[in-house]
Amino acid sequence: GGRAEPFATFRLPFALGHGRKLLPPEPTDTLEAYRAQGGLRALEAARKGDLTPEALLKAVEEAGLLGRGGAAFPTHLKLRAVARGEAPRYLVVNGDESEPGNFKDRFLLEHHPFLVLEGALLAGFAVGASRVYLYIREEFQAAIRGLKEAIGALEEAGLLLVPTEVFQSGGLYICGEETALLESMEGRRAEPRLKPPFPVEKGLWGRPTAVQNVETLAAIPRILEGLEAWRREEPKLFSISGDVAAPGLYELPLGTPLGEALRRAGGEPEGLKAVLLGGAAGVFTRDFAFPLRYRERLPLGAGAVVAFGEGVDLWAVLEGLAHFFQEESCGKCFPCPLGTTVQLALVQRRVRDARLVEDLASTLKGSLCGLGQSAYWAYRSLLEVEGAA
Ligand code: L3W
Ligand code: SF4
Repeated sequence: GGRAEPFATFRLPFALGHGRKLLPPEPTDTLEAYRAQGGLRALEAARKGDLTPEALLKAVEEAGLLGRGGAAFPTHLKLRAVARGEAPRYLVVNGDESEPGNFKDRFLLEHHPFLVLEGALLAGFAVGASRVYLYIREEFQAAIRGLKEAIGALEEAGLLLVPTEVFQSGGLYICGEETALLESMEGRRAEPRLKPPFPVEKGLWGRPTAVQNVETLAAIPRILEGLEAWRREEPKLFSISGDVAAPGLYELPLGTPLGEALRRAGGEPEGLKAVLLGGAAGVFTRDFAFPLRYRERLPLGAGAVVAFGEGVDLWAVLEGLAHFFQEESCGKCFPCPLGTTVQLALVQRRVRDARLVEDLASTLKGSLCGLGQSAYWAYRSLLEVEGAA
């Protein structure tokens, strides 16, 4: 009590939590429940011709929606690029959430399948997709079952504007990299392709394809219902875990200071050694005033916030991350398997030489995909956190 309530103005439809911890008791996992919360209006408008692809794209542009998978690429640019391409075009939902510390997409898929599907169908409609694919991490079996049921219910209701199917992921971290994902859908090893060409030009089967994160697509019905509310206070899901009293998923306005996000989850920033922001492809920080928004000094990634209290050995945490990268490196390019192997050896020896880490960084920067390119961020940031302490 006593603290100002900065989230009171959240008035979006399908409010996911108003800054409180999200719990599943009010899921929208039946068509009726979703409709009762205001869902399906945009999809029905699209079916009737009251919502055009252009109006939809314009709303997404005016919302300033940035991709929620970590790279924050403007969604309208991606969708428009695909819409301009030659048919057949595809829309792929990237539901291969595997970034350590993140559990937002799983939550949406399991508890709000109609919200995700409405967003995917609207995006598919906007780009003129001939098919929508949901690429779902194989461990998310409950989500896969729920999505299949939801697709059936939408079809029965005459609302499946685009034929939609579920595709089970290949089961590796790298499968979430969009081009590795496409390779695996085409039946090959999940190895990233060289970009450009970007998938918007040559994606699935060489056709124009929009690959979008689950949370990005789930934003679309909400934007169409309440563009003004969205622009006033843009919601983002944060997976908050570790040494906080109430770990869980929180929807907070972008720009919320890191310390405030931690307090929301029952954490005491002052008592923490550091926070890992973004996940394995993220950074350690003690900057609790840092505003959680895109294109700032620190990467948000997909929105993981992992708190480490005084008792935690951060080097042991880093060693776990270094192991993770070394194991998940797919081996297609040269700098990444080399760099992640060297990194693991350095971290195991607790090497605190910033110049060596810069050498490592310059090698890894030459990697083919985001896995290698971001593999050293945590290491470098830990030295910074220690240096500042
Ligand atoms: C058309 C252009 N499209 C870029 C598209 C591109 C892709 C998106 C972002 O992710 C992040 C990393 C970590 N014309 C385009 C264009 N695009 N230029 O925009 O592309 P890009 O290449 O910047 O990034 P990326 O490789 O897609 C890298 C994060 O991903 N990460 C892991 C995330 C894990 C999860 C999860 O488990 N849910 O998200 C690891 O690196 O933050 O910044 O669609 O085609 N000129
Ligand atoms: Fe594979 Fe790593 Fe190269 Fe990405 S950076 S293509 S994961 S070896």
